[in-house]
Amino acid sequence: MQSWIPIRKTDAERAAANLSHYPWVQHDFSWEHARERLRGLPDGGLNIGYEAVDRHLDTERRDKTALRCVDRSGVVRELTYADLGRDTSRFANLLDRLGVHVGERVFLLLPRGPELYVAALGTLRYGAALSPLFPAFGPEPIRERIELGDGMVLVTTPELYEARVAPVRDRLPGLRHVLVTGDATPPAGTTSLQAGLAAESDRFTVRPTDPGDIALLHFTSGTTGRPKGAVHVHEAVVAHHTSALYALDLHPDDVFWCTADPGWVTGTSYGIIAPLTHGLTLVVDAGEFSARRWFQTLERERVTVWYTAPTAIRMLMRHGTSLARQYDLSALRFVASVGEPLNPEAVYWGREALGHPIHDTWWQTETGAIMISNFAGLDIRPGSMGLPLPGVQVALLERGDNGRARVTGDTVETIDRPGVVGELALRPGWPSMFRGYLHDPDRYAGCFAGGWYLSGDLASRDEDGYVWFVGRADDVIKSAGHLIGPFEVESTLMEHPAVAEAGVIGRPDPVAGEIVKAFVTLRPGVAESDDVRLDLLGFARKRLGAVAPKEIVFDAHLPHTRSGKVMRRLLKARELGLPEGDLSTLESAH
Ligand code: 6R9
Repeated sequence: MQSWIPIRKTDAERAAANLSHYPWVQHDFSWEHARERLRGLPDGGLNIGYEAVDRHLDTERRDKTALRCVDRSGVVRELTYADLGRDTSRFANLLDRLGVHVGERVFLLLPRGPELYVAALGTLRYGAALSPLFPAFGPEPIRERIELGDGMVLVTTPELYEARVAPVRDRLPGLRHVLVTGDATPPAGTTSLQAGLAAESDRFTVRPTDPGDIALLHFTSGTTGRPKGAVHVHEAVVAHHTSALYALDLHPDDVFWCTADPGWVTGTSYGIIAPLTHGLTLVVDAGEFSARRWFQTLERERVTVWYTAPTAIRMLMRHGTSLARQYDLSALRFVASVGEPLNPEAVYWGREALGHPIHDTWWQTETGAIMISNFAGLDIRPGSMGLPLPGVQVALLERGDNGRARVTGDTVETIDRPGVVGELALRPGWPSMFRGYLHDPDRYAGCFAGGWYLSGDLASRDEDGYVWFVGRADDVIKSAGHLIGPFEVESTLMEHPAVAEAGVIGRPDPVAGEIVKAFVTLRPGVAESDDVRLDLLGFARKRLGAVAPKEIVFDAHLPHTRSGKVMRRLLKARELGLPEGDLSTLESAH
């Protein structure tokens, strides 16, 4: 039985959204409108991979460059839409040969390059579900996600396999096939992707996937428990495509660069799917961040639309405007940001340094696509996330004692007065809305009340309806744009023999927004020392990778709730120097 809930709203219901506020907008999220731009499968149904690849193959875009992949050393590999058609067909045929069933999960643990795109789009065209993992994850987060998602196939590099997967391979009995890239002899227990693809035909006909069939599985973090696998369906492509049109101003002639990794939802919705559905040229840069390298990429590739994140912008801002001015950024037309609050100074810096103010956008793994933004044609209000996109209905809900929306029975109260902080909520029904947390219907049900999806964010609205971000209503950490669940970090720390208990919070940081800080109580008999601290940092780093704590302090008296849980909010209040009694003000303090 499916554990996600397909939404079958009529087009009329969707079209009845608040379009009247947007007289300049031609399209809404409805399938009828999207049909003018997207095509749908010839025999009915809808498939993300088909819209991103096949649809271009009988047009003049066939031989246009779809991808320009720049590797770490600056070497560029190009793929046309026709190349993508052939290579993804081989991959789809390979999945067939491996006996993968429609809807089964294919995991990717790959650096950003052609193989990632071919595997991702091949999986979608085949009708299997795609789950890209962040290559900076350590073995533990990787194992946990593949296990939770019932991964059937994993595609990775030999290096990532040896370092991250081999240590946990025997704890993943359900994972049937590991395909590795490159032409060297594959490590034991894996097979060569290249050899597999070479043996397959470069023709594949996309199956008639239903718009409500599972297409994507993205993991996100909550306050408690294991990571949550948000299920997205093929219909999401309608929102990917149209939101990119409104919020990122994407058009077929654009050269688009999304700096996000597909392991984060941004890097899939806007780093793979949306841009290719627009038939444009996508720049993919596998290199590490460096201000010079990034400006060089913008200049050399003549990027016209750029989607990035506040942490990166703040790192560029350290150079003032002078570094940017050394580069020819004349091709640039539109710059947008996502993932964390965008400081007003960053918006102004964009105008000075890049020649364009930065357009903030707000959304979540669960929403699948941009929901609120300072979109094209709208006056930017620096510091505000903007207005809801056409077809998106937003509310702010009155809060109860726990800081989240107050739910009485199944009713909630909306806040109509400007400037009042409430929990940000969305009316379900947009096409990219998540249809469940895999294997966790209760957690999914817990996200809804009174007919609203509760985002877990706190915000307010001004007189004109612009939404202003205030903070998270829970303990989830946002570091450099990435959500980190404190529970996952605490659990790993507690596996170390010296640790009795751990509490993990986000400590405000001027560049990354927050960094992960752990408070640790040692077991009796273990003395606090720098050696133990360094050992713990290394232990966590090895297991968790990029989500490991950057800072660990010892605390023999962690505060607890009556039910015995570590009170992260109190740890945070202390960290911020706030009065401990007044926890309700915490969210607005950073
Ligand atoms: C796409 C993505 C979602 C959380 C979200 C909020 C924070 C996202 C933001 C923002 C302030 C913005 N967030 N955009 N905060 N201003 N423009 O980021 O998905 O990783 O699931 O994170 O990110 O707290 O609830 P995800």
